[in-house]
Amino acid sequence: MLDPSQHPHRRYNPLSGEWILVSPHRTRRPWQGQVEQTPLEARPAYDPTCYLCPGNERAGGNRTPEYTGTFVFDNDFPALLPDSPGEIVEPDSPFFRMEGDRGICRVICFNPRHDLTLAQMEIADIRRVIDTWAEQIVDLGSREFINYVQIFENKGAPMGASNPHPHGQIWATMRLPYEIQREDANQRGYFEAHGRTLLSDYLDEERERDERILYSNDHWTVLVPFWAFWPYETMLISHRPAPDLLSLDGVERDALADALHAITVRYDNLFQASFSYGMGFHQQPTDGVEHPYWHLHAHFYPPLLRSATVRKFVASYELLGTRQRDISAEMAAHTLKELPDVHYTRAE
Ligand code: H2U
Ligand code: ZN
Repeated sequence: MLDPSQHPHRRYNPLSGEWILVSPHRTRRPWQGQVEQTPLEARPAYDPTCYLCPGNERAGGNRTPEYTGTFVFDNDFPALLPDSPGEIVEPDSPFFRMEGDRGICRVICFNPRHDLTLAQMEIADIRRVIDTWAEQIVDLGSREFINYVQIFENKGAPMGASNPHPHGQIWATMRLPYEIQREDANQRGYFEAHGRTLLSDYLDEERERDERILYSNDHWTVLVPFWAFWPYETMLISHRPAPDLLSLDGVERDALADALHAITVRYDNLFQASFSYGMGFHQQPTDGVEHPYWHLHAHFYPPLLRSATVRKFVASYELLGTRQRDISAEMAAHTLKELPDVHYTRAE
């Protein structure tokens, strides 16, 4: 009989519609691959060469003001442009389809202090970041040509972050991003069939089983999803099926700040180093239509595997076949759950 803690198996991701291969028997194989350098931790509170520190000049000549809370600016090197043609090119062949895309890209500084990260910020300051995200959804999402606002953070060199100053990005686009298209279709299908959001029902079952939950408060649960691909991948799921960040009330936003603190502190404590991840929120499109089936959540996709210096690469089989993991979601959740909730740099 299949024992998911011993035998290779596939797991289905109902949000994306994707299958993941799990190989739990393989976790003790020796590692002789790449060993990366642990990045130096000590950073000054102000770095005169950092383009995100208050008062400094950025590439392209703009200056970052003397901000005290959060600060948002239009990306000086945006991937999308607001005024480019957004037309769908009528294909003369099925092999050469293309669509113009338009958008606005912004950078958001989480805090003026160069030496902090979300994990080291006060919960009240994380709350200010959440409010800024919500303001950006209103500002960008209310524009006629913007149909989706993607909020995200690339953290750490392994994720390609260009600067250690605590910051994230926002890409607001005319076209729904591909992951959003998939989650939109799957959540809509589930809601039409069951009358409840997919993540409400999933969360109920996860809470009942309690095998993959590592943290929860009154309004948010943090878990390693059953179908996780990255070794320490997690999801933050709101208990109420709120469609987006702006529909959260003050209490739910405070609880989200608390949950973000809880997961980022545990991540740093895992390898006693600043932990690298790509994270972002998935929420309803801003296309002016009601989406009762959309259930707000955040994904954390950390590339690290066994230490701050050993990362998981997306291997050939995964590019050519199916994405695969070794340690089970249950083991990863257990490890994260057992970690202290005080940041290691503050612990006695
Ligand atoms: P990361 O989140 O991957 O670190 O990227 C930071 C963004 O900051 C990146 O998209 C932008 C880059 O284009 N940037 C500016 O807008 N101005 C600058 O002076 C440097 C970097
Ligand atoms: Zn800085």
